[in-house]
Amino acid sequence: MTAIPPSEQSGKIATISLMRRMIGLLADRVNATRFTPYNICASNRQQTKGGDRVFGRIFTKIKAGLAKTRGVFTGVVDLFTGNRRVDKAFLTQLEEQLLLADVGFAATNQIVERVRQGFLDQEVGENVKLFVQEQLRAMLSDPSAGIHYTSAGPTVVMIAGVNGSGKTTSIAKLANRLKQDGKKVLVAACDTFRAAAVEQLTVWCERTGVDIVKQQQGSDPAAVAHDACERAKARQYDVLIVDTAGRLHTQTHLMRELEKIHRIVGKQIPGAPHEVFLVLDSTTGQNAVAQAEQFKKTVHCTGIILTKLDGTAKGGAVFAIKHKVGLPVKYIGVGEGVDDLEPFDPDTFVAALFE
Ligand SMILES: Nc1nc2c(ncn2[C@@H]2O[C@H](COP(=O)(O)OP(=O)(O)OP(=O)(O)O)[C@@H](O)[C@H]2O)c(=O)[nH]1
Ligand SMILES: [Mg+2]
Repeated sequence: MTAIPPSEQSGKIATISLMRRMIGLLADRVNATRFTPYNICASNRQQTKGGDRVFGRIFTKIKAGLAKTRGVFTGVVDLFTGNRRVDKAFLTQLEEQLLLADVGFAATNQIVERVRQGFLDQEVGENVKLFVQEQLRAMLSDPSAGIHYTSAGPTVVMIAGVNGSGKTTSIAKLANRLKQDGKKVLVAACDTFRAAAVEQLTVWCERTGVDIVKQQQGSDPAAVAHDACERAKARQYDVLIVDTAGRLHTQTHLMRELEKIHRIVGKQIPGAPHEVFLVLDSTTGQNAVAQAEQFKKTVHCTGIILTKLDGTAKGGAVFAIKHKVGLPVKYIGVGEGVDDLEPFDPDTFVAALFE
């Protein structure tokens, strides 16, 4: 074995002690961040009219919507109870439980490796649990939360995704939410492909009191988009939401159609579409991740609406989506009702999983 010269040895020791100090500081920061329903997500709380009470209601709703995913996450949460050390067995179990919770390989590896680096041979306590929570939260945080509104003219939000992922329902929920926020909302029924798609959106719009632009089934969706833009500009709507037909990224002609709609709204309204939300069905777990990766290659997406979280234990896929695809999750669907769409907030989401 080659002996390490004393100068190099002291350099290594200095580096290790510096790393230890940095990890200690990080752990302190984590300790300072307690995840309770009432001190998380300050921004969310400020935005709601009734303050803590309303925020508490939202938290309860998200918790209920995530019931199945929370069930799987108990496998992770339970690892932090009892007297044990951060050793190989603990790290393997942490890895297994995160994978079982659909967090995905890349995100799981990152978390396990950081726990190993920061806490190896230490007691498994509250600080390790808080560190993992912080890692999960940081993985989801994104500066581009919500909808980015244009300062001039209508903001156009285009919705895309595979068949049945929940596009139309999410549009109804989103339109309803934005209307309640005081926005003047118009919806364009650009799914002229599937039978009854226009009727489905019409029924939702009647129910929520939102205006719609539509044509016959089979007509050119780009023409509907064109009319909708004209109307949105003429009548000074704040937001135009464009529904589109479900499609696979492999259906070239349908993908071209999506590009055409994109182009048409861009010609009518500068910078449009300002947001392109890809709607993903969370019940498909890691398939949703693959779908997002494929779609992103063909369409410029700005965010994700993750639907049907209420019906699945695979909600952990949200970590994999963000980590692997890099797109922010903007809204989550937690039920079939018109009020069952919530802005995605990493603090609330992670807190709900660990409650
Ligand atoms: N439980 C639950 N069901 C949802 C949610 N979002 C949508 N759904 C249901 O999913 C089904 C499909 O929803 P749609 O909105 O029609 O889906 P779509 O993507 O527009 O479908 P196509 O237009 O056919 O491509 C409906 O039965 C919805 O009620 C959700 O967040 N939770
Ligand atoms: Mg639809």
